[in-house]
Amino acid sequence: MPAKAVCVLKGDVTGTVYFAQKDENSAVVLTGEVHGLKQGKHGFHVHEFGDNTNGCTSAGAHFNPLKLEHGAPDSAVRHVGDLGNIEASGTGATQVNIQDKLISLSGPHSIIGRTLVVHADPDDLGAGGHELSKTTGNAGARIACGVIGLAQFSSTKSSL
Ligand SMILES: [Cu+2]
Ligand SMILES: [Zn+2]
Repeated sequence: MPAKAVCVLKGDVTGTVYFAQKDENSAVVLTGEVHGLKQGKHGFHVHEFGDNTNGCTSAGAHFNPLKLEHGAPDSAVRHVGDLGNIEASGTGATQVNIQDKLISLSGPHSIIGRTLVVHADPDDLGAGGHELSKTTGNAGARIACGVIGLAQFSSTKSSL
């Protein structure tokens, strides 16, 4: 079953990210835009909880059902929620174009009802040597977030 989801990011920056998946064994395709980011890389993760009662803080840690250390999206050792960075040019909207094989819109790796977070700083992908590298990528403050929800299949930009 194909599935679609959407997340509206709110905070110091704003954006909309769409998720599409052909079936539960396919990669999830993320497309969208984030507005207002300062130039450079910004950590981009799915955090465990869809709880924004205390802002982005209550979303908890990175979604990590496999209980591994933080890492790069293309690494065997990573959190399921580790989507790496998005990079802002400093002018205009930042495009989101990511394909990821570990997150899913159904099953045990489902990100539905969890929170997408954009960070102030670059995610060092676990390799920065900082005390936070292996847990958060030392990506700094949570500058925007939103809960990922199911979308009507025909309602969002199709990338399938
Ligand atoms: Cu994060
Ligand atoms: Zn992580």
